[in-house]
Amino acid sequence: MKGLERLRYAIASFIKGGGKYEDAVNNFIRDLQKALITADVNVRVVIDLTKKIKEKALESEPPPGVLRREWFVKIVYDSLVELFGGESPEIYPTKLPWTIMLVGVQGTGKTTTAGKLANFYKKRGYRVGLVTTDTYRPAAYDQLKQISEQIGVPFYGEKGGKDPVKIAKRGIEFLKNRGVNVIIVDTAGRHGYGDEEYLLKEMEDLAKALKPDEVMLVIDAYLGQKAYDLAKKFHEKAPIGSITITKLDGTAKGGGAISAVSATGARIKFIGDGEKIDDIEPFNPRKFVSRVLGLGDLETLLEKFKALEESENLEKRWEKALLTGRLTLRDLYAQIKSLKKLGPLRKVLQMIPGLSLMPIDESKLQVSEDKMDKWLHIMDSMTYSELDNPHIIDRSRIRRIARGSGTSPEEVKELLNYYENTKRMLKTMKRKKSLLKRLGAGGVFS
Ligand SMILES: Nc1nc2c(ncn2[C@@H]2O[C@H](COP(=O)(O)OP(=O)(O)OP(=O)(O)O)[C@@H](O)[C@H]2O)c(=O)[nH]1
Ligand SMILES: [Mg+2]
Repeated sequence: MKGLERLRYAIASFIKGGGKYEDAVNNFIRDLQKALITADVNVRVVIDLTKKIKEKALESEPPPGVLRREWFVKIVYDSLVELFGGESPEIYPTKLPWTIMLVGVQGTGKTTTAGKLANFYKKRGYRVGLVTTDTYRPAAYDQLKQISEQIGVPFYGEKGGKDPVKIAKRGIEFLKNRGVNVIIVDTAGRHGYGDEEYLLKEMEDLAKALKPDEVMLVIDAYLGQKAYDLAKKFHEKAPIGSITITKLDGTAKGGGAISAVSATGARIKFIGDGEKIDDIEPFNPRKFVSRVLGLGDLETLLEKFKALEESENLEKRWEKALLTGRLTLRDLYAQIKSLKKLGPLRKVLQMIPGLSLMPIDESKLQVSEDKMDKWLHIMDSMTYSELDNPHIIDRSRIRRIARGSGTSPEEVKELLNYYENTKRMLKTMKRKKSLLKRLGAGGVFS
């Protein structure tokens, strides 16, 4: 990503570099500001953002088990994801047939994007068709027709036609009759920037006449932060409309355009980064930021944070069980499930605050890990009332559960014993509240 590539080096040297943490933060912040401003992100936005990052980095403490520098990278990552739009929008039609109408200023890449989208959806199993309504530029008809032939989708246009609305209506009808379920309507480019009112008025009239399911505004990345006004007005007029940003390959201002559009509350659906038919992808702020920051190291790091969050949830659940003194098999089930997801148990346990200090009996852990699947199967064969009130599980129920789960009554009993032990331990701990912190997995696995 042009303009932002220096961030990759900045992050790398931040993580590897020695020296004082405060100095490293300040150096990185300076690099970040330079990169964002080069990418044409609004200066005030840059200052606010970096101020917040710095405060958070210097004033808050990382969670236990996380290095300060890793914590800082995570703060930067989250802030940038936010800057570039947060969550990604749904890219698939919510009903069929689906009509998308592309609008935008002259030369932004509407026709090219129409072809790219047709190809994108076709590859994903949709039956796509293209319609041109551009009666303004004589070559427009041939341009889209050629693209349609290249990707092998049906096309409708009227060479020498006059009325875009009528052409579009006939085109949509024509394609629907041929079984097309995603119809992409290309329109003529509107006049230049700075006259958004006019552009949007024309777009509105066309949309009223055609009633497409989606109006997609195509914005050229060269516009940089100036994309803000256009996107804002568009978003106000068509709040459920979508936005595609093109030509990200050609300019360093892409970061500015993306952040400006996100700042309006509109979501960017696709980005285009080349002239070829495949040069389009759904826009995902997380992926985008990971790429800009140089994915490799980051991924491992983010996984670590995810595991940490999950282990925090885990701890909360146990704390609740401790406070209420109640533990059901359902709780146990949830515990085992989330532990399984977290991966190698020993690693996870080390991440749970306080626990890394406790001696862990490796052989017992091994046993537990091997048994997890079996125990989950056993609990899957129980009824809800059994899960909630394990004391009702008598000998005949044990036999039934064993049969249902393909295990033996002894194994079911073992799980029940384990449950009883855990519960007893929980009760003891409830009495010794000072041990609360240690509870986490301690109750279960040691
Ligand atoms: N580098 C690059 N060029 C692009 C991209 N998208 C479109 N273009 C080029 O931009 C030029 C204009 O593209 P069109 O698709 O014809 O633009 P348009 O919005 O349909 O233009 P009008 O219909 O005249 O308003 C062409 O030369 C395209 O190849 C992109 O993502 N990257
Ligand atoms: Mg065009």
